[in-house]
Amino acid sequence: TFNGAWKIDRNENYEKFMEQMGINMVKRKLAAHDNLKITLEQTGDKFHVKESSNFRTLELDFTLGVTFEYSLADGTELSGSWVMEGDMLKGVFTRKDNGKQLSTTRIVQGDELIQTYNYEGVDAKRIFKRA
Ligand code: MYR
Repeated sequence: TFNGAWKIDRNENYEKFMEQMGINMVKRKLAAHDNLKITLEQTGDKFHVKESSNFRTLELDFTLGVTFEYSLADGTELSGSWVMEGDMLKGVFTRKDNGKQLSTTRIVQGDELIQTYNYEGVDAKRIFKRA
């Protein structure tokens, strides 16, 4: 289950990913240590998400398979949706500013939630532990 509170433990290749996203070095340095915490509450095909980091706190709801809007901390706007494939959440989002695609997955493995990211050929992971 994805339910519960998760806090960031470590990143893999996240700076390269952010660089590919066009985020400048100062912001990348801050974002690499953003103390991200996410709380997920799944009810059927609906999710309630609480996100908090050094940058902001926000809450959102999404339904599997239903397109919604999401803004990154730097203001970049995305539109897309999550679907469930087996035990994995798969998200495909499109940047509104350039039309390019950002893919992401979430899976719980042991006591960790692993979120992967792909943008324009660059992969990254952020690995969370239960808070
Ligand atoms: C959620 O389920 O938490 C809301 C939707 C998340 C959309 C995809 C997030 C991609 C985040 C990429 C971070 C990029 C930083 C450059």
